[in-house]
Amino acid sequence: MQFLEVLTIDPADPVSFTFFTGYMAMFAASVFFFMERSRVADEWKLSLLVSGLITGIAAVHYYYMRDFYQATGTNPIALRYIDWTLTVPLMCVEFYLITKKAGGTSGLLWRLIAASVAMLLLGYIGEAFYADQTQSWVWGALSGLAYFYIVWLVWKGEVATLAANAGGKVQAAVKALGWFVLVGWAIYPIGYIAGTAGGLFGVPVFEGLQMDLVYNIGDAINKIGFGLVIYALAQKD
Ligand SMILES: *C/C=C(C)/C=C/C=C(C)/C=C/C1=C(C)CCCC1(C)C
Repeated sequence: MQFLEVLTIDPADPVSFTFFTGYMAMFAASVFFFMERSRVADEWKLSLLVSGLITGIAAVHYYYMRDFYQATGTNPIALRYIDWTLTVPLMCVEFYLITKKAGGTSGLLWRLIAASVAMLLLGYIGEAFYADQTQSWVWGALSGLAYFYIVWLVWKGEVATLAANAGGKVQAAVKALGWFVLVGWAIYPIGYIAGTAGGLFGVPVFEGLQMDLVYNIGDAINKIGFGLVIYALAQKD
């Protein structure tokens, strides 16, 4: 019975622990962002709503991923990528909302969304169909190109230019969120390398290590941390 599986959590399994804490933390963060939304300046309300949606969508997926992992002991690849294809584009929406005041266009929003979906689709193919083959690095590398395009947009491209023109709070916000994309998002390729046979250009480095541990840590930092940075900036107003 599924219910009993959940009760028998292995004390020596850090992956199980992070699925349970991840679920609770995402849930609590959503309550926080939704409640605090009413206490920030109007121009930040939509950003806080999106932050709450990101952690809320993740909380629901963690609820299911946690049980999937408990019941099967395997990586919930499909659930993981469904979660990401909803939440990562929403993080792109956050960049758009912040730069909109400085002239950010919907064209920019769509380019960010398209790049993030390409990044995730290529990673999904690698994980779902090539995880046990050395060619998995090809999909990881292609996915990485889309990732670098997003990093470039945020640090040197249109997002950065708009932020520099706006200066002040907008520039500070974009810079802070840019660090998440550059450093926080870089955690994920580590999980990919850890979990696929050819993750690191065909070299099986961390064979046996659970990639979900890396992904769960990455999600907590990137989803909750990202929202908290926006909250902190909204508080300054
Ligand atoms: C809340 C979830 C987030 C912020 C997920 C982000 C995921 C990535 C940045 C994934 C990137 C990948 C690569 C750059 C190469 C290998 C395959 C991926 C999909 C793990």
